[in-house]
Amino acid sequence: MDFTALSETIIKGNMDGAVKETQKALDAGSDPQQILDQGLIAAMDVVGEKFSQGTMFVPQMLRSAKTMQACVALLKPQFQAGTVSSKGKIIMGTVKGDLHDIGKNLVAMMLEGAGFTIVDLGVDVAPEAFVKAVADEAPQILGMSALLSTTMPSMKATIEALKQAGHRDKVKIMIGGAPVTSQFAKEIGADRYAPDAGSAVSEAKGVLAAG
Ligand code: B1M
Repeated sequence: MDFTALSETIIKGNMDGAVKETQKALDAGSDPQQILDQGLIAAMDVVGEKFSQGTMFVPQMLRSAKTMQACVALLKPQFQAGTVSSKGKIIMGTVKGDLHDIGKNLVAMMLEGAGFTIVDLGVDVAPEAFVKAVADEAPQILGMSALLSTTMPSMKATIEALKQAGHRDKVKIMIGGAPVTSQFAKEIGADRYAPDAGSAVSEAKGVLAAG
């Protein structure tokens, strides 16, 4: 199926139209993963390009983001597994100074669908807040997301804060977000890097399999 019409409504920030197009695609039997990748995420890439070119501004970008979130809400039940016992607990958050949460929410949704229990700390999460959550929740994995090159250092700061608090060895750390790379993950001492939500699920399963 062609998702151009869906993408266009998201780029324009036309929420009603986008929700209708998403429902239409679902009703037509399209694969939810394809709707997500080729309709929704592809649209946000265009929004990012337009922003870079100066033909789109923050308010429109926000409108497109809200439109996409409304469509994701429609897809969410399609990604939820049946009643499975929890595979493990994962703390998720977007790092300090960063308000982007669409990718983080998608990763959380896929992990939840794969049977993990998610504790979502939201956006703009300070290193101390991550440390406190690790101490309180004893998760197997701490997941951090960053979309700005200027907020990536906060991932390193969080790892340092965990070390200082004596919690670093109790949790595996997974990082991701558009500007994040596996090289950067190595540099800051993260355990896992995932470029997208699907890989985040494989990496999380890999952590548990490794014991
Ligand atoms: Co912003 N923004 N934004 N923005 N925004 C980007 C990121 C940017 C690339 C746009 C551009 O210039 N082309 C640019 C960053 C440049 C850089 O530093 N490299 C940018 C900028 C500059 C800014 C502001 C500074 C603009 C301003 O105010 N002048 C400002 C910063 C605000 C802040 O955070 N302090 C800002 C604000 C915003 C909005 C609030 C308007 C809105 C966010 C709304 C929201 O999230 N609720 C917004 C949006 C929507 C974008 C773009 C257009 C789309 C981001 C997105 O949702 N993508 C973005 C351009 C782009 O990325 N193409 C842009 C879709 C999402 C599914 O992908 O988040 O990459 P992504 O997640 C993927 C993977 O990265 C991965 O899996 C996800 C699913 O496959 N992943 C993980 C993510 N986290 C993971 C964690 C993991 C594993 C994988 O493990 C734990």
